[in-house]
Amino acid sequence: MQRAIRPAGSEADVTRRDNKTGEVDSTGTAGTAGTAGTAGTAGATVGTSTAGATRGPQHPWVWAALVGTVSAAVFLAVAELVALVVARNGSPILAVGSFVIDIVPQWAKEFAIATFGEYDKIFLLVSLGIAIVIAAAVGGVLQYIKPPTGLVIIAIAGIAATTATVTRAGATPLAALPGILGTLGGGAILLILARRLRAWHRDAKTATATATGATTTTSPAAGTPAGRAALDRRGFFRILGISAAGAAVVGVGSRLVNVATSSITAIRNAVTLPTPSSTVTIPEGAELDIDGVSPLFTPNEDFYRVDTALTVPTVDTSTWSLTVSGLVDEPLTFSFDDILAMDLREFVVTLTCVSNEVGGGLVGNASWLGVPVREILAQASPQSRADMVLSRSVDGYTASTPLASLTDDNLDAILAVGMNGEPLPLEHGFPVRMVVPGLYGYVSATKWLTELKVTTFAEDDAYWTPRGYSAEAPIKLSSRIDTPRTGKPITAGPTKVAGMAWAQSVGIDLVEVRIDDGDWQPATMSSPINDDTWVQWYVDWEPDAGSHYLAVRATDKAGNLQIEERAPIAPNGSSGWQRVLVQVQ
Ligand SMILES: Nc1nc2c(c(=O)[nH]1)N[C@H]1C(S)=C(S)[C@@H](COP(=O)(O)O)O[C@H]1N2
Ligand SMILES: [Mo]
Repeated sequence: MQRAIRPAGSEADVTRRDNKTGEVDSTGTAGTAGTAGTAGTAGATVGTSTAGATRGPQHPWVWAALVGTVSAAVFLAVAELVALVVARNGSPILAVGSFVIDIVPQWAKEFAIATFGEYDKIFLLVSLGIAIVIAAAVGGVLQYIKPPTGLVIIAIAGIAATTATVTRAGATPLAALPGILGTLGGGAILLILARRLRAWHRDAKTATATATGATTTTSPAAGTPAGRAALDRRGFFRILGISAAGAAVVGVGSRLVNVATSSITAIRNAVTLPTPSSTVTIPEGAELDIDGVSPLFTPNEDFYRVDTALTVPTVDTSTWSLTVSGLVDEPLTFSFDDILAMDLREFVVTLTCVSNEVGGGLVGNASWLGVPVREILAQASPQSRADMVLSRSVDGYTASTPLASLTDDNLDAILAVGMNGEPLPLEHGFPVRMVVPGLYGYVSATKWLTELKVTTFAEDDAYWTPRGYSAEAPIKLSSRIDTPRTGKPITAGPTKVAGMAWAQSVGIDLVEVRIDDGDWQPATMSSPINDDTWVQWYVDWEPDAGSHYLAVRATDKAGNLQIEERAPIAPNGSSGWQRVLVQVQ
């Protein structure tokens, strides 16, 4: 293990000599400093080994940087282990990652999503890892040249990480322990290793000074500077190696065990959803059978996912509760069983993200099992001054929804427990989320819901409001071409231009398609399930070979034509007619 971590190059000759003088090594390993005889024999056997063994660290700063990095790894590994035992959600690295997600500026977030898409969170973790390695390396070097500066750095990092952990939503007081014990463990290793490295350097210097002018071969016997230097070096590499390997095994192992033994999947599997007291009738012709067009219902595993959660929140239904608080005459608390015992009905609603670009895929349709929010709010009796409900997730995320949208008898804003016939998938908000037809997800569709605070827009801000998005955000009437696509040439001859259109809570009245510079021609639409769901549409087309432009626009049932002018996703959703360039061969 010692040898494995030594670099080739400058240290290689030292390593080679050590291989020959195995006995010296084993003496040192046993820690019996007084076996001068054995060491002497070995020393005599290979006369030149002294010079090798007493040579100081060639690149002490590199080793010091490695010391810092290994100490940081020990910090994180101890923290993960302690988190596994006492506070499942107390991982400091994940807490710091979540904290970063909350504080990074909007442009950085958009850059990450635009560049890395679904991998934006992995990108964040890798960046965080690089930052930790750099800070840790600097800490190691500082501890080497100017102790205890490195310890001060690790202590500051420890305090910051512990603060991030205990201030996460849902953290228990025990969540402080991983950070505290991690700091102590990492700090101890940093202290010990930096000391060893310094001792090695110092003793090797003394040994070299003593050796010059003395006899050519001095055995590195314990007690002599050379012997001390050899022991320092071995001790240094042994502790460094054990710490690095131990940290890797314990850290990665703890995290894996934490994930694998999280019983949340078992809890979800054990949920039996009640049969809905009413179901939605799917009309004849609701789904067109056209190749390349999105299915009417988006399967759960294909459903887009957007949230700020670095790891999917795990909610135990036996301890979960929903509170209705704030400006209400009757504050209420419901258990999961209370919700399941309500009059649950089926609703079909198309969900859309404000971040969906023109032609984008952050939209999906599902059948939800749930209960209208208005029925729950009615029990709590909201006060007349209230105009907003701040829904809160177990992870602290919040959304602001107009109270009027949640009390409207003609709008099915629901608390959902089921999605497409199963309990909500963990990523989609298990056990309970909100779904409000006609409002973008960020102002309505809170997943892992735990609180409904009746309040006012003047008094409370939701998560995205100070981050450049509107406090209120109805979904913009949109249409999308699914087939044919840019970059996917088609062959000349009869085909279909087809796609989706949505105007949740209003309904789609008309979809029109324009081919090249032709007239807008009405598309044939699928029979809408209801006004809250998207529709499929198509027009027949028989193109010639060459390039063709296709464009689509929709009109809603209130007579509004889709906005032609392009708008970016911030602050309240993209707009613009989608145009695609198609190659026909
Ligand atoms: N707890 C929580 N709920 C959340 C979010 C979030 O970040 N955290 N994001 C919202 C946004 S922006 C959207 S578009 C929808 C997406 O829901 P889905 O991931 O199930 O498709 O969830 C909403 N609910
Ligand atoms: Mo969203």
